[in-house]
Amino acid sequence: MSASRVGSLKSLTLGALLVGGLSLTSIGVALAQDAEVPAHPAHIHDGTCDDLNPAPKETLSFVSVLMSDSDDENANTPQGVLTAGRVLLSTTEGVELSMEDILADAHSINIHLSEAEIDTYIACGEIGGVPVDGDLYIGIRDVNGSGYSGVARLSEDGDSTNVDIFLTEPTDESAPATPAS
Ligand SMILES: [Cu+2]
Repeated sequence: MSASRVGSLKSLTLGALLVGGLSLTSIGVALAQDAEVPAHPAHIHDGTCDDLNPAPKETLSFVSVLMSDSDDENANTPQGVLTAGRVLLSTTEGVELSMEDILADAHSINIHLSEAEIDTYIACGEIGGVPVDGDLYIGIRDVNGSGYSGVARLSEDGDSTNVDIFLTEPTDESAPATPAS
C-alpha cells in the first residue's frame, strides 16, 4: 500500500475528532466512498476469533479512511510525514444489541478484506473486558498477517450500542515481506 496515496488525515483534524467524541458530521468530514480507497466490511460475529461463526450477527459500517468533503482540491492531500501510517475508521450508531446481551455470550468484531473477498479476514478482536461508564474498549489484532490492528470502543446507548473502530493500516516498513497464510 503506497503511503503517497490520498486520504491521510491531518493530525490536527484527528485530534479535534477525538476531543469532539467522533461527531463526524459536525466538522465536515465523511468516510471515503472512492473505489481507490479501501473499505473493509466489519461485523459483530458470534464466537471468538479462533472459533468464529462466519455468519455476521450485526453489520457495522465499513472501515475506511476518513476524508474531507470540502470542495478544496487539496483538502485530502497528505501533510507532515508522508510515510506515516493511515488510520481507518468505522462509526456505527444504534447497533440493535444491548451491551448486556453482547457481554452475555462470546462475540467478536471481525473485519474482512473487502466485499469481493469477504472470506478473507484481516483483523479481529473478542469483545470482553471491564466496561467503565458504559464504554468498553477492546483490542483488534492482525489476522492472517495482514498488518492491520487497532482498537474498538463499544458504548452503551440504552438498549442499543454504538461501535467505533480505529484500525491502523500497515506501512511499507511494518508489513511483512511475505504474508503468512
Ligand atoms: Cu463479518
